[in-house]
Formats: sequence, structure tokens, C-alpha cells
Amino acid sequence: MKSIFLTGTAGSGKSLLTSKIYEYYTRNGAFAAILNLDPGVETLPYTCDIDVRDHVDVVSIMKQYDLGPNGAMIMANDLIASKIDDIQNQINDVNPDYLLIDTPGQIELFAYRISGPFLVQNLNLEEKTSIFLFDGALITTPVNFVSIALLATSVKLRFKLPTINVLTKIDLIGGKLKEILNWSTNLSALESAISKEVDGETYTLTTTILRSLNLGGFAQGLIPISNVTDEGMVNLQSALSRTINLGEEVED
Ligand SMILES: Nc1nc2c(ncn2[C@@H]2O[C@H](COP(=O)(O)OP(=O)(O)O)[C@@H](O)[C@H]2O)c(=O)[nH]1
Ligand SMILES: [Mg+2]
Repeated sequence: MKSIFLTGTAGSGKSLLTSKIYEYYTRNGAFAAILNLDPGVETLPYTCDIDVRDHVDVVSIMKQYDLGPNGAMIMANDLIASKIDDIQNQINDVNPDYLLIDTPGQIELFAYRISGPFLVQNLNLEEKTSIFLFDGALITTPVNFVSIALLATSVKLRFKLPTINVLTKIDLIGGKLKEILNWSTNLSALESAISKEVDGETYTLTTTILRSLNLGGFAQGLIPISNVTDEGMVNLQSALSRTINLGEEVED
């Protein structure tokens, strides 16, 4: 069973992309299933096969522990780890070829507390891969781009998974797309754009971070997609095939 964790900032399109990848595999005759790990989500653009909300209920946590919504969300995310055996049993029962794992809306609750990395490491799955979503609508400046790339790298350090980086919402960003792709492939163009945006300490900090990130190839192969128009999906499908199927494409 191959598994794909969808990660990225809140609202970057994780849940919608989960549904798109599910449709892609299903359309091509593969057996895909979805695990929702977001305890706080109200509506999802897909039907999940396994749902953490069956095990952890944010509203009951608020009542039982007299917590506000934020405190309850933190506790709910922490509690997911204690449900790992139940979740694993459900995964084994469904036993798909591809398990798509939609992660909590707030990446910091999943990536930076103990339970997220614990689950990623201890769920018994083969060929774990992560897709990190760069929210196209958030990358308005070169410095914002570097800050999200820093987050993507930091999440990669937490999960230690092979990661495919995608840029979402390209249907909303028009001509900015060309600029972002240029930043992601051309270090000197990005540095020059940063120097036009900021100076002094912020310039020094941003370019120092950028150089270290670039060494790790942070945004190499950033794949632009739209979850609304489906533009770029074919490139993501090829990247998934290369990463998890060792080059063997799912039949079209
Ligand atoms: N225009 C556009 N909207 C998108 C795209 N991807 C997601 N959205 C919208 O952005 C909002 C957040 O998406 P969602 O999948 O819930 O993000 P999540 O918090 O990362 O799971 C929803 O209203 C989606 O319909 C995209 O590629 N283009
Ligand atoms: Mg979501």
C-alpha cells in the first residue's frame, strides 16, 4: 500500500487536491482510499474511507475539558496519536493500493507537535511520500516565497519523507506564475527580486536563508497546478509516478 501525505499551510488546497488525486487513481482503475486526519474540519470535498473525527470529537473535548476552540483543536490533534491502533486497523481493513492522507488544516498543529511526526513514522504503510502545497495566493512577494519555502523545508525535517512540492491556485495568480517559477529556478533572479523588495537586516536574513535552502534544492521541480481548472495535474501525476511507482505510470 502506497501512501501520500498532503501537507501545506491552512487553506492551501490540501483537501481539494486529495479529492483530485483520489479521482485520478480511481479513474485509472487503481484502488485508492482517503484517510482524513483533520479533527476540526466541517465539510470535505470527498467521502473519506477512514475519518479521524470518528475517534476524536472537538466539540466533546471543548465541553469535557472546558476549553475554547483553539485549546480543543490542540488537544484533538494530540489525541490522534493515541488512536493509532484503531486507525491502523481501519487502514488494514480497507487495504487500498494508494492511501491518501489529508492532514489537519493548521500545519503547525500536525507538524510541530509530537503526534503528527509520530503518526507519520509509526503508521505501518509502504512507500510514504509527502506533497507540500505552496499556496499560490500567499506568494505575493519574493520574501513571502522564501518564507514558505523555509516552512516547506522545516516540515520536511519534521516528517523526513520524500517530498513533492506543488504550487496551488495558479488559476488565481495570472502573470505572477511566471515570476514565481523564475524565482524557484533562478537563484540570482530571486536574489535580485529580494533586493528590490527589502534591504538591511531583512535582505541579509532572507538571502542567507535562501542560500542554505537552495543547497538542499528546496523548490526544485515546484509543480504549478490548479485544483479548480486541473491545469498542471498531469505533471503532478507524473511526479507521483516517478516518486512512488519507480517510473511505472498508472494506466490512462
Ligand atoms: N481558485 C482555487 N481555489 C482553490 C484551489 N485549491 C483550493 N482552493 C480553494 O481554497 C479553499 C481551501 O481549500 P482546502 O482544500 O479546504 O484547503 P486545506 O485547508 O489546505 O485543506 C477552498 O475554498 C478551495 O475550494 C485552487 O487551485 N484554485
Ligand atoms: Mg483541509
